[in-house]
Amino acid sequence: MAAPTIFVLNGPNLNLLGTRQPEIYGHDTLDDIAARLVARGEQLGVDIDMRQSNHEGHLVDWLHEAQAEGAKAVLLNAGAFTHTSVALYDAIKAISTPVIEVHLSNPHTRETFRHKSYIGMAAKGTIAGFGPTSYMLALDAAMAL
Ligand code: CA2
Repeated sequence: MAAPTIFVLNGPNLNLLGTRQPEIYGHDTLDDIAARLVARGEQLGVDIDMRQSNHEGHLVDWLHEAQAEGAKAVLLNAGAFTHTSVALYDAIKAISTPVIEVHLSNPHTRETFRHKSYIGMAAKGTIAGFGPTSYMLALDAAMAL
């Protein structure tokens, strides 16, 4: 039997990770984080499907795909769409696949426009503020569901 899959979806500008604003987001690239998740996934017996898009609709489509493919869970760092996207809120509500909100930084310690999260209003839970470790903690949380 195939190993279960966890989708790890990343939103706008996260392709720039490791190249700019290291004081906020650290020095790791998204590929570095993916490699760590895949290695941990191998230990846990789960496949990691890591994706990034700067387009809101892609993230909506991938949430639907997670459900259609029977993914075990979705780890979602929606980037700035976190604070704006009713479409992502609706997509999370529309699927039964558990979605865990992930952030590198802690949005609550930053600008007030980052304090509202449409993702957090629909997600199973949120892990934020631990840099790349947020993704590893979210993977552990997904495995514990
Ligand atoms: O802390 C997070 O993970 C965020 O989701 C990152 C988003 C931000 O809008 C959220 O409020 C919190 C921004 C991602 C932008 O990523 C960059 C990475 C390197 C250089 C510039 C932007």
